[in-house]
Amino acid sequence: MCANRNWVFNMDGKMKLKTLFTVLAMMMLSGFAFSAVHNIDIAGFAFSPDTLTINVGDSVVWTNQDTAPHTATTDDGGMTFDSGTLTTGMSWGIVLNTPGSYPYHCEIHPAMTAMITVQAPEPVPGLGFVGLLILCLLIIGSGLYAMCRKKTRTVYYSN
Ligand SMILES: [Cu+2]
Repeated sequence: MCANRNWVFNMDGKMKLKTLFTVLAMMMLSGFAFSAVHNIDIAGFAFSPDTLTINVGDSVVWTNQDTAPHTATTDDGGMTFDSGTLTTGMSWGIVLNTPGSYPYHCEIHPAMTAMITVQAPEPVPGLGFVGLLILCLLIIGSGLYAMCRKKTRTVYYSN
């Protein structure tokens, strides 16, 4: 703890700012959800998994493992998504950006049904906003710091 403190305090102003900036950037990044890819196999005339919950911005990729052709078509008449006919070994994917429940089926075999639920990103209360605010203050601060340094230098050379 003490050694770490000394290390920070022994650095010059620029290094301190850089370190602060890095730490804050990491904090902000940790608040973002990283998008994932979810795979659904179509095998044995079934979607597997047949229920899937994903986060907004995640991708879903279907792969037809059957010899029969299949589709992945939303029950809203394929308005949300429609893979079209997938023959053996074919894959098709989509990024889902709107929260909601999306029941879907195979157009060729209507008994094949499944569901995807897209959930809104887990709220990280205030972190994004506070992080942004601190970042703005840092930028303004470093600007002021640079200006002050310039002024000091001018005074020094003019004397
Ligand atoms: Cu099918």
